[in-house]
Amino acid sequence: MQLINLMRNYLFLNILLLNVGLGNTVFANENEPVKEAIEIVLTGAKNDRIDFGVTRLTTALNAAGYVVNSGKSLKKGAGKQLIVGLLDEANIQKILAKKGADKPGKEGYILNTNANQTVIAGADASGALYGCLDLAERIAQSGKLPAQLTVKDQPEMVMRGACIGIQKPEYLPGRTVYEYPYTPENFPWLYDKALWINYLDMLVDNRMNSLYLWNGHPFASLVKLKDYPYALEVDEETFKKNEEIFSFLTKEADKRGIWVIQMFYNIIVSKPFAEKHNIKTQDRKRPITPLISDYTRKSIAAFVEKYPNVGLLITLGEAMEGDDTDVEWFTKTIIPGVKDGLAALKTDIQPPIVLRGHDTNPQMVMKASLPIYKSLYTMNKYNGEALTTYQPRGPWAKMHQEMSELGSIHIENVHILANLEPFRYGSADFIQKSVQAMHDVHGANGLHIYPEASYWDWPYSADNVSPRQLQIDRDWVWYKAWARYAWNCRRDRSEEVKYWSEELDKTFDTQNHGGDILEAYEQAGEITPKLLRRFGITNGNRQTLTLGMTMSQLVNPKKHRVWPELYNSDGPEGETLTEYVEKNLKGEKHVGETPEQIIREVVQHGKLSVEAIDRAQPFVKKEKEEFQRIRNDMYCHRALADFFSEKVQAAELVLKYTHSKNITDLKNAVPHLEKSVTHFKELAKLTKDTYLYANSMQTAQRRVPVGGNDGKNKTWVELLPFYEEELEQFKKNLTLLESGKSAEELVAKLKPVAVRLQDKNTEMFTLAKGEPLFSDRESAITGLAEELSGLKGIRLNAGELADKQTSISFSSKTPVKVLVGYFQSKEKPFLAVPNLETDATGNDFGQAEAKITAALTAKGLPNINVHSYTFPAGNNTLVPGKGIFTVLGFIDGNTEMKPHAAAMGDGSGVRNIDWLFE
Ligand code: GTR
Repeated sequence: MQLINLMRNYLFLNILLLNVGLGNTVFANENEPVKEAIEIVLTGAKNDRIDFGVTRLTTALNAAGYVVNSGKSLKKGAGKQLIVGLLDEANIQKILAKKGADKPGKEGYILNTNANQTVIAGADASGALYGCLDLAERIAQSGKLPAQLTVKDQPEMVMRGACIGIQKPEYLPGRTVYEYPYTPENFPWLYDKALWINYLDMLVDNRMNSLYLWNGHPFASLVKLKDYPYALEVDEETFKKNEEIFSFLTKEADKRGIWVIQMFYNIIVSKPFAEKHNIKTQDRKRPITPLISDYTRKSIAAFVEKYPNVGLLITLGEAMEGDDTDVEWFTKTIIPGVKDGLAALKTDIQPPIVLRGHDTNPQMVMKASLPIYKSLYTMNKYNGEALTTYQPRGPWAKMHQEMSELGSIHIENVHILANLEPFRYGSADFIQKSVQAMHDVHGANGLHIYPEASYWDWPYSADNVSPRQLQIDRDWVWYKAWARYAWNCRRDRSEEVKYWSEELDKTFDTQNHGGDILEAYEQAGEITPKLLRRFGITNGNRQTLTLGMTMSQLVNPKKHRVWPELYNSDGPEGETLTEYVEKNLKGEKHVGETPEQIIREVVQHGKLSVEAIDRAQPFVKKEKEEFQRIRNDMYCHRALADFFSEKVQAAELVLKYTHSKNITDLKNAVPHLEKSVTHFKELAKLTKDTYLYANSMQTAQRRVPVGGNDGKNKTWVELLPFYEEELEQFKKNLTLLESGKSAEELVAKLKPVAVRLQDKNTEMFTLAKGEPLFSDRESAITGLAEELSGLKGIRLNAGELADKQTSISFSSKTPVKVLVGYFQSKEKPFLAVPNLETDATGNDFGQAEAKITAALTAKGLPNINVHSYTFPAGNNTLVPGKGIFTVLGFIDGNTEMKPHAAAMGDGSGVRNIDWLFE
């Protein structure tokens, strides 16, 4: 990788020389024999992209020993000439016409040799640039200008891009999710021009044409507003630096055919703006107000006016609620803002706007918006926030298809790879098949990829090396593979194996053992996708798969809120562990992928991956340290697969016990659980000195396997005690069971605390069977978990809850937990449970998970789960959202509530099998 950097620096120097006019003639490298003189003739008008391509070509020719001159006229029969231009130029057409070459599409090119002349003709400037790069690569590979060339090529996907998060692993003090002003203190790397050049060169080398910058509210770091001067959230000096770096970046990107796109979330306002107006920077529950609309519209207008070549990527979800609100905001604030900017520029050329499908109804928003704005694109997550399958299906695939059918270009977002982090990923096979599925199943024609790991920690990887390793150096295979297949996903597989084997061989100098490294990558590359799609709780970054899962999550996944798309869309058809055990007991036929099959397969993948990497090891001559890190990753994958295999077998026996009530089933689970801990110990050992963390989002938003509050529980060493404790508890509880004592967890009764409700007319009641939950309908409690009885709830009006946002203000002398009952129904008018998959603020009060599932039943109503909202002492307001919910009581804020199932009315009669592990 060092070599690549050296080459890049050399190229950068070269570009600079050309820019100052010293580069018209580049003389051959002194150490190389001068082979021949060659002339480059540019036929068309001056163009930065073509100049960039020609610089690359010149460097390659020069390195091969040619003396390169810039020629003025086309002279057939004289010395060798390279002619660079566009296909629609008369000169170019004249030369090519004779050979009857047909025209490639957008960004395509032709390379054609006739006698001494080689033509590089682009369908457009990017095409000519790519043609130059193609020829430069051929020259570098063979050491000379190929004698005969007839090449025609063009990209398959229209948009091929990558993103960078201008965000951090943790929240900034006094701020919340996504709020990161652009400052040198927050992001020293943002101002590092050499780093940008490296990155942009990597993108153009991979023929990527778009770069997305993700941030909550970038405008207050980039533009000043006449009407809201106080909204700016960086100082004057930083503002100048931001202007400078943004202009530099967009210019350098444009030269390389790359379109910069600024992403933002809605509705977020700047901190000084919020403080001035005494509002929150973001608040999912607040309606659109004229003030925040005007502020945002003006921010967007100023941005478009200042950076007309920068596109916008819009997230309507997260800090905004309701599909109608999204439509209104997009059509009445965002698009008018862009149009105001264009009016100020006196142009009607519309810059493209990309609309994300995240937490909105993109079909509905697009239908309302296309009539007023033409240049719209759509984007949606490929497999959620993970990589799980190349066989997508179900409702998620349908959403993609509908977006593709809107007639605009649909872009696939390979979002945060929450199941791959932090290990290296290099399965060319999986990636190629995924891109094929994007076209064939989803109907998409664009790609946007996240960094392979450590998104929140850009530009560094999680490897514990000093100085820190850069993601672009470490994850070069990731970028290259996605880009290669975005260009053309129909490449022949056996040729691909050859291609990647050679690439890896070149990188590590392995005497033809590159194929073994590829094999290791491809075997390991199946493990985390298969594990997540068969056993995971969610494909969101709420879960870090490589940290393992608890027994409770395996035997009682519902309690941890399974994200349905993971099972109905993001993998081939198959069975969950619970379904599998039930079918076994009933003697029913299995359908699709089974848990038993998956654990068998991942163990085999782990074994084969380690064997393959070990085969290559003795031959590695270059980049030895990096190779050792890859090797260690393969060992980690194997340990992870073995850990899951044993744990799933233990969980299967525990589930079997819930039906058989035969204690032998539980006893048989012990050795499996013991072995799983041994494998996890191995994982902890392998990562202790090699990794800084498993997951880069180090906030309370991470819930599985255990909460990531305050940056904790992000390493395997930290997780090991949880799994050891789980084993100990299991053994202890098993002894208890054997002695015939108790098969049930004793749950302490919850004690009410006094709070003062602001609204004096609020009706309170004591939770007991027969008490109605609501004042306006039949809703008598029919079943109540023991621990809840005696608490004081609030009797609300269900009709009002359904119609409008309800807020309950109260005060207390001590911290309190408010117990909120959520009805187990996805239908309106019931209030939906907070989803961290679509609402990053969904755990701000600790309310994300149910504390007691199936806690209460009431006449004519769905079953109720209890969540808790924690508030400090003093005045507080509870705003769960619009929809029917119930307040079941107030308890001391320091009460520890172990999540458990009460099994009221769910028919299972099983209170909570996971008490065995707690
Ligand atoms: C959320 C996730 C965030 C972010 C967001 C998005 O569910 O927690 O990290 O990725 O989705 O898609 O913008």
